[in-house]
Amino acid sequence: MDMNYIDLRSDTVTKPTEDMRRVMAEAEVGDDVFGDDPTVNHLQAMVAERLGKEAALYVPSGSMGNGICVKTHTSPGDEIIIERFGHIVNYEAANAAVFSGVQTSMIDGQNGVITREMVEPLLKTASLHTPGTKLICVENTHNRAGGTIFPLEEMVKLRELANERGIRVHLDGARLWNAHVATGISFAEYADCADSVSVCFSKGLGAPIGSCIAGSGDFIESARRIRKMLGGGMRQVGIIAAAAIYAMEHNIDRLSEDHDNARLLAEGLMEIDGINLDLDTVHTNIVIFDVSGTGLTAPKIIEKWQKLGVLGLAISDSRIRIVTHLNVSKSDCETALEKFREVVAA
Ligand code: TLP
Repeated sequence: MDMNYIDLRSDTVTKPTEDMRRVMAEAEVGDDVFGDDPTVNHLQAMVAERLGKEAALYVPSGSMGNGICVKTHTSPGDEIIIERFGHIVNYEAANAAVFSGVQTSMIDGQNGVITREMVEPLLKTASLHTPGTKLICVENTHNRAGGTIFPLEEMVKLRELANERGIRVHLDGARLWNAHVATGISFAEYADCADSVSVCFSKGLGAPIGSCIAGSGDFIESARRIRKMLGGGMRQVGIIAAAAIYAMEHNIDRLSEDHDNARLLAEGLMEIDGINLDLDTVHTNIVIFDVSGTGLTAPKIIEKWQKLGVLGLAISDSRIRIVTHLNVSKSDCETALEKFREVVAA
């Protein structure tokens, strides 16, 4: 994509800065399949410590991290429970079904949140006829609900339910950083509600590649073998792990700027005739809004907006998603709004 676009398609589009590239170039490396890469070992220790888990494992992507966690917790024929618009079931190319062989029970959540009351009636015990529920998956922040925060107290209640019933909990925390910055709640408090957690460095934190999963020492040992099975065992990978360390050290607190910019965009969009946007769902760096009232489809708006130098994503015929990140400034957001007004006025 042209460097000059204001790119609001995703926070995955960020590019490594000069400083980040420098630490990558200077990273100490070793063969990580032998466990010899000091930079990867440092990153994994850092993540385990921040999440309050025994161990962590570096993986190439968020999707692979989630897939490994589902596989490690389940056996083919088990059931997992997840919110209907969860990333794991919607955007990972049916990984859980194909790779783990699990059946998925989906719940209509509220702003991405599933509660104990919603989940409890769906739990199944394995029998001659039924699959057994093995895993509950939660997502914080929730991408498709618009970067919404899963309240800690609801996570705690789900954790209690899971404990009572001997079920595991997985937290897709690709954007847990954003939830932490918006609420002040520690990573460890969130992570304590789950047996496994995945976090991404290549979203708002601005690293080019990579995620970590975290859990108990035994869990991570099993996960390491599954990573190998998937071809995710990497060699002198400290080169990219260094970017993740840099991202954790420098780019967490600044996420609040992205949240402010998302709010600025949301407030501006709300004032435009034909736009339907619920400001109460704008918790972090994602804004999803309905454009039906403009008389234009979402793909048409995206096409026209692009001609004026702004990129967004049509997530349906009538809805658009935009995401703020460290490569878009407040003034870029003001420009994007101005261009949006031109698109719908034309
Ligand atoms: N999300 C991407 C797309 O896949 C939709 C995006 O642009 O937001 N969990 C969550 C909550 C995510 O939003 C994503 C990526 C992932 C997992 C997967 O991460 P990657 O892309 O590294 O496999």
